[in-house]
Amino acid sequence: MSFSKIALIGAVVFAAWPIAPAQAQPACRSGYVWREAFAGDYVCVPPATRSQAAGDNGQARARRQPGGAYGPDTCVQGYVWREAGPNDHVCVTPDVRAQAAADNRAAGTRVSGPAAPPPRPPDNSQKQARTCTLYEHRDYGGAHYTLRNGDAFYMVRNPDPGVGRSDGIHRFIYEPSWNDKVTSFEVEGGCTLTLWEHVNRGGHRFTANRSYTFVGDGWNDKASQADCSCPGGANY
Ligand SMILES: [Ca+2]
Repeated sequence: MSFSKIALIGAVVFAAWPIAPAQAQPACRSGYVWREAFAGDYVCVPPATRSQAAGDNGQARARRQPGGAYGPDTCVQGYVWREAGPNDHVCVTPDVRAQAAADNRAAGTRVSGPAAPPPRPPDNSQKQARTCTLYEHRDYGGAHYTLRNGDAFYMVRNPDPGVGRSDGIHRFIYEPSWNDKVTSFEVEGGCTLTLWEHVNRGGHRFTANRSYTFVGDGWNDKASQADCSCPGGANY
């Protein structure tokens, strides 16, 4: 045998194994095995699909119609290329081809990776915030002020600065700069926000247990007091 002939055989053999793994392949998750429809096919599939692929490979020659429209790999009527890989011309039924495509798409979810971290235990500090946040402009824009459970927000000057700002349950906040400014607000954690037209819970009242990107023309720049009340224990 001439050197060139040996080289040619070597080249053919090498070309037939184009996807030889360069390193260890990831294992499949429990319940899945490598499909091995062709050399180097490490897509993870149910065992039945692997058996299907092996069976189709065994029938490959019988399903070919060389000389047809697609050359030597032309399939007989009713069969199509499986295309489990770019060069996979094994002739299969259309549903098997569709299955191969679906398996390829799902491949990334079927390899066994590091164990998923255990679910985090409930952490009270991570509970959804129980807050009501007032905003100066629409869509939660401009200046904001965040109230917590039990906060009473008076948009006037503190009439008696000597008095404590909390009674142990509620916090009393005086911010005259906010008078007639509220245009939108966010309500989180199941809280209820009550806007009052006048301080000391006077005039009209607007109660909301959800966020508003706009309080509406009737309430825009009108509130002079806001109370935030939430389920659960008080903050103070
Ligand atoms: Ca405003």
